Amino acid sequence: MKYTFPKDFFWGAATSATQSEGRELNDQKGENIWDYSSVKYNHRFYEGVTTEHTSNFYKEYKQDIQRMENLSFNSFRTSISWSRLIPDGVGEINQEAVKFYRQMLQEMKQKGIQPFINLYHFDMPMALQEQGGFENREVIEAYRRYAECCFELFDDLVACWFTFNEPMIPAEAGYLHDRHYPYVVDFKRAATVLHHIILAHCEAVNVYKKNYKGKIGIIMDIIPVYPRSQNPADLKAAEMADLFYTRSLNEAILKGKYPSELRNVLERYNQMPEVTPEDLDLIEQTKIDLLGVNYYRPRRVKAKEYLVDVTGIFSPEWFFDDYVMPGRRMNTSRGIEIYPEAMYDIAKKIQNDYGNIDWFVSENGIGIQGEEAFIKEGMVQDEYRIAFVKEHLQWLHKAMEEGSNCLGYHMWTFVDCWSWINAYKNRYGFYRMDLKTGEKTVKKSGLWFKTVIENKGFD
Ligand code: BGP
Repeated sequence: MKYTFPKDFFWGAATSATQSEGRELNDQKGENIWDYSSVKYNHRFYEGVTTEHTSNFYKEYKQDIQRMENLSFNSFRTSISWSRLIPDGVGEINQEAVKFYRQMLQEMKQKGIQPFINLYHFDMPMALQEQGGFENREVIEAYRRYAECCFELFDDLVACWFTFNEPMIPAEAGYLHDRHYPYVVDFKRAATVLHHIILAHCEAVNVYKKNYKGKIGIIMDIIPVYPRSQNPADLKAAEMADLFYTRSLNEAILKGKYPSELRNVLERYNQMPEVTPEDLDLIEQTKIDLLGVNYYRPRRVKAKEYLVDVTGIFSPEWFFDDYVMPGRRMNTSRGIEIYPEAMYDIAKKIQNDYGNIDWFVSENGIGIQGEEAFIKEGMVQDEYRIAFVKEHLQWLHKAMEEGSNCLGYHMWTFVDCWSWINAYKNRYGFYRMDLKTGEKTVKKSGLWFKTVIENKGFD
């Protein structure tokens, strides 16, 4: 069967500023929470690799954009680093950063690669984190001003803006699961952070729509939730997981309202953050143009009854486990399940529950440890990555034939890049990066992807 995609489909890859640019504090970049935590809490990072050692996009953007052109990309997503542009988050603009971002965007435009630009990819400026980061309501205004400043400086060169990447993660990983700085475990604080991020998103969207004509959206990880079994306890657990991890955010952003069940549960357990009627009005009035969806793995859920070692701070009613289900197909490097069918489920969910909004796959990919073992004749022969992308595209194609408004597909990622916590353990790129020499060489999957783009699909 031939899988053909629309002529104007967006093909490309995604990365983020912190993961690719390199720290370059010498160009007046301010510190963000990753620059700080990867040094101060170095033991938490794989092999102690800090943000300084990324794939050097800051210095090599021209060559990297040439590499994108070599693979026939027509679009590419990265983010602006808030602390590079405004080192302390609120004050003076760093002119070196303005120069860098404008030149980089111009270079992309010249090569016919549409820049998709995200404003926030987990990277709070340290100076603002010291004031509480998104836990502090005042930081919403700082973010709004930062967003406004980006629109003023770069809108003429940007194809589409995004306010946040995976807004759930800073709340969940930073305030609930002890994985990202500030390593807090407190449900109410996590809920507060999430609410404030949603408000910051709304402020940025509204300021953009008032003054500009382009498109603006958000990137979310809509992870489909599947119960372990049809047993009522597992079904209930899956419902709760879906409510907390997905519906809380998706419904606020895409339906303009938090689910009413969420408030009931949060109030019952005294975990409700401060939410004003004005906040709810703002959420209700805010509409996006384009949704990005990151998808890596499904969320399999089992009920608390089946958990062996229950620890934590929540009421028992909230216990559910997001777990690796035995017997499923796995990416063992990353410890996550491979389930391409979910791409179809996501597309159908957007079609049926979220007004069939225009969307695109903003991240999808497979991180593999020890890829050097697959090098033959100077090239990583990553057949597994080709199979992974192909299968996900096949399910996406099926949903598009059934009317899903999917406009593009971006792989994570272009060149192997530094990753939150795992640094360079798992490689995701279409290009391999040699950590010792910094040399970037195309992988077999990159060449395969080029043929997909040029043929508008594959057999
Ligand atoms: C997404 C993030 C990316 C990227 C990716 C791969 O959730 O948006 O920034 O890192 O996951 O995951 P990881 O790097 O944890 O393997």
